[in-house]
Amino acid sequence: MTDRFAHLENLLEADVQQRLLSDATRGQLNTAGYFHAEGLIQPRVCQALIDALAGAEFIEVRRNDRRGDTHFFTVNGTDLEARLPGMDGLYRYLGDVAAHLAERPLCGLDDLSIGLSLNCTPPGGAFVRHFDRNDVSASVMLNTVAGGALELWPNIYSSSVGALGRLANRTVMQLSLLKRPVRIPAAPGDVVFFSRRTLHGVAAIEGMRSRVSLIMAYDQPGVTYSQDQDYYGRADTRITLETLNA
Ligand SMILES: O=C(O)CCC(=O)C(=O)O
Ligand SMILES: [Fe+2]
Repeated sequence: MTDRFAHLENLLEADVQQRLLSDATRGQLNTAGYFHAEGLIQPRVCQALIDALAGAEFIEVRRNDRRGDTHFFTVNGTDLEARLPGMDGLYRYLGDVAAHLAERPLCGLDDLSIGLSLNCTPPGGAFVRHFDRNDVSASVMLNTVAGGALELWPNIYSSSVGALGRLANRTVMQLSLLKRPVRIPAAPGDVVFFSRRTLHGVAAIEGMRSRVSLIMAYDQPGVTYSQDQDYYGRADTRITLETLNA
């Protein structure tokens, strides 16, 4: 896999990459429900990505429900790849890493606009706890912020089968309030892989700086995403952020 992605050597820390793909890490995502790869992406790359996004057009996501408020800005993978060619390569490569950690075949989604996104969560913003619909996700954190930890309830449960499944998921989300999450503070270059059984969210941003992360979705080959579902990356309206303030 390293030949196919030779250019990624300029983006990744070689020693972290090597440890990540060792036999010792094979399958670890399944037992723990998540895997925290510290410092995988070079810090200068994280900063360059943030700088390159100033003046880009974002989709604003704002929701509130019983779980709380969600507010962030996002660039979907299609727009991101147009602005920064090569992001798709990083997405596909981290899919190979996810497959190693989960010990099963996994690949990026055909529809880049829901498979990959760059999220910018402003001061006061957050992402309420939820289950992702795909098999494994990766959050690539690009900077440090006050607050804004990635909160995980590993391997807690997730069922997407019909109305009963949704009800079960809602119940699990309620019960999660009784359980302390694993909190992973935002740190540039850290990548957190987690499975669809892991409930997760982003805690409120407390300081003056925005939290920036890349979100990557993976599924088993041949699994197609349901086309009728609602994804934040599919919205039509865009707003320009002159600076990410990150
Ligand atoms: O920004 C993050 O680290 C997580 C975002 C997330 O959970 C999602 O986009 O589904
Ligand atoms: Fe998520």
